[in-house]
Amino acid sequence: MTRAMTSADLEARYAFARELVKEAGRLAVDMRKSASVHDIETKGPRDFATAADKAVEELIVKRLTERFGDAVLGEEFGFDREAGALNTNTLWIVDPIDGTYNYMHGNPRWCVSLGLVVDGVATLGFLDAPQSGHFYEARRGTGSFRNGERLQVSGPAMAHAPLVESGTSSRKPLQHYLDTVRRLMEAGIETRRLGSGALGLAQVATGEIDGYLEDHINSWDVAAALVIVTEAGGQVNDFLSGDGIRSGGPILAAAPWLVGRLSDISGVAV
Ligand code: LIP
Repeated sequence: MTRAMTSADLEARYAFARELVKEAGRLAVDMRKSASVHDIETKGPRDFATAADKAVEELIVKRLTERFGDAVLGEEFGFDREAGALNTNTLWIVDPIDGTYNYMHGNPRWCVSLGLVVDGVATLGFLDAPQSGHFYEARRGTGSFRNGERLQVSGPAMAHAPLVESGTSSRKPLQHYLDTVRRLMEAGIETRRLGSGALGLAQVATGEIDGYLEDHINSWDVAAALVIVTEAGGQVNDFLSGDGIRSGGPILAAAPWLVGRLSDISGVAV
């Protein structure tokens, strides 16, 4: 799309993507019932792709391309057209199953993540976590919701007992993650690591945790959750600027009362 996106264009994309993500979640649940360990590709240390990851991404890319002709970036298949897609003003970014490790084990902490970035700004975000019965949605400027309930990050009442998720992957040295956890704990901040960056960020938006940190995460993990967090009053580092969409980078998301402490601990500017 070369012309500026109108509100009607955005509304049509919101309505279509909302139902598409739910359909993709149902597909992933159905495929797990017949999953075989032989359908799992090992991409790297503790990094896998199941047949469902690939089928969900293929479904989402096909439907969005047919309906709108927009560019799509996905975790498993990359860009759906020439590399120039990165420069388009309308880019969908999909993680077909965020939390694949959990999905493989029947652990319900996974979701389908679909975000829309317009002129470099996170604008629409959808997360479907069907085994948890949670559907998250947000549109820039109109709030973020879980199962229709408006979301708000935590307040300073819990400032004496912050709870933060700190993610990691084989993309960064293990010691870097261990050092971060040590610094958090020494600062009196309780930490968790639950294996889905998107759902960790979504829990910042719900106020169930107060912050999320990861030393390197990919754009498909966060594209939907960025707007879900900010529309709930959370603050996030400028992840999409520079080469964030193509190469990923660090993420810091938190309630305003905790952002400064996490920025000091992690060295990530917000
Ligand atoms: C996951 C990320 C998470 C990271 C995991 C994994 P995937 O994405 O959302 O932040 O800590 O190692 O990379 O691979 O399940 O789509």
